[in-house]
Amino acid sequence: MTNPTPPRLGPATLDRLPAAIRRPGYDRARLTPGILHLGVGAFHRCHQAEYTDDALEAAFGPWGILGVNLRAPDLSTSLGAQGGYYCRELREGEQVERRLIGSMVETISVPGANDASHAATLERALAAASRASIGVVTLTVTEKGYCHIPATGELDLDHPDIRHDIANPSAPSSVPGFVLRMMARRLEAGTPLPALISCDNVPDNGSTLRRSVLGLAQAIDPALGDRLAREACFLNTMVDRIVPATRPEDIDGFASQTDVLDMGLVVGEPFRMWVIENRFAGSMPAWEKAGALFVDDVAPYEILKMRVVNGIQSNLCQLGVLSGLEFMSDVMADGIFRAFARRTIEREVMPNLPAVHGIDVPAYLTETIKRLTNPALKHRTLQISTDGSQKIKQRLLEPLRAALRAGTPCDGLLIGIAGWMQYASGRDSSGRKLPVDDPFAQRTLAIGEASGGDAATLVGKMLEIDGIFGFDLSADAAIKARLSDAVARLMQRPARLVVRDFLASEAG
Ligand code: CS2
Repeated sequence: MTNPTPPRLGPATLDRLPAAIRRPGYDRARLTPGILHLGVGAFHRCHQAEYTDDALEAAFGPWGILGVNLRAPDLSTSLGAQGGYYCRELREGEQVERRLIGSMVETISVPGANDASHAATLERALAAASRASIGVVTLTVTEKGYCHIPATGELDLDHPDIRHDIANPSAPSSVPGFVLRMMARRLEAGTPLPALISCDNVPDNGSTLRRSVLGLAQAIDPALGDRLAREACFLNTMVDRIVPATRPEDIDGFASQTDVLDMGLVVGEPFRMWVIENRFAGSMPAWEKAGALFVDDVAPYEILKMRVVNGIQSNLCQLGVLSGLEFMSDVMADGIFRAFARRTIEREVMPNLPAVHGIDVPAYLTETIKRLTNPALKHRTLQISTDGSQKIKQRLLEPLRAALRAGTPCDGLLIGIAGWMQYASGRDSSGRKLPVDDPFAQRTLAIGEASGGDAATLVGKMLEIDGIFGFDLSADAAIKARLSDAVARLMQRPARLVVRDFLASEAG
């Protein structure tokens, strides 16, 4: 006999949750939406939504979250069916800490353009976003949601969604199009403009959002663009917490231990950090009371985090995929990969980092390696490799450029970049096909096919993708040769052995 499905988490079943699970320490019935969040995925639920719960406990106000998804996943079957409630689990080794989050009070999911309710739901989302009660708009829409060219940070006017939005400004399909429409409606109605807070791992995330929204405005209505350039407030932030995609096993484990089914469950690590640019004149939730740092210049924090935390992830995730390792913690549990991660950051990245107020970088690196080794986090190497074309500039190419300028070593970074090239070409050293999920996949897979196993051809063609690599690296013969050498090694042997021999050659 199989166990019956436990009842669904929601307002009516909260009492069933074990008493040990922490509940919101404020009156949830009085909470109304004041934050619009675009892109409700696992990361948002485990980061900004938790900070917001803390802020509401510290200083209650009209700062509930209205979650809007313009893309999958459909929130109506998860959070929508649970009155917005969900639990977040923090795991470290054997330790699990669970908490019920109450800050998400309303959700809207816009179905695909072929769905009969698409137009009406999009209108509902735009109307909700234009309410005067919404004072803050936060975003986690992934790197590619900004529709920018990774190498330059400028809006990609050839992007299919941007072309759609230029032709249909009042029924946008892209994130910049949605934000622009919302801002236009607010200006038309005389409603104050909200703070726009990007929370993605995009370089200068707020400024990138600004360029995308204003770039689109210039193509649709230059006067609107000029006005927004003067009046809209786009804030840069640094966000940090490792939150892998929730797995069915996580939901089942929660259900069997609590006897409540939570389809909105998220699992993350205890560590969290949020640094926000301090430049908005209007009011905001009391996130500073929850530990968020408000600073004048986010850039040093962002560079540190993207080059150390995300840098290790992106230097190693493709090498992990090439080695058949499923989770990042499996990669980091291997002494060879762990030594390679530390060595690359210490010798190649740290010498060129800006000073970051209040942060001891060697201690930060040690803590980062510990976080990435946490075996309770099932963070797939394939998940981190997804959309690598949008990630490697800030995580690997910028540290490489800094090392080249300073004349410091860079061979570890080159192995990571070679790992991305080998992975993006769609095959590992044994010829096994690899799943490549990336906006540039068509191009990189075609390069893989056409290069016929010749490393120099593969590297030459990959570096010619200027949307990812710009123009400087393909013009640098020495870098091309060193990258070709690294790719040739990865074509011939398992990635782990390539890394092992590299470490041995350095030690010898
Ligand atoms: C990861 C990040 O999938 C990815 O791109 O590198 O989500 C990473 O785990 C977070 O940025 C950590 O703060």
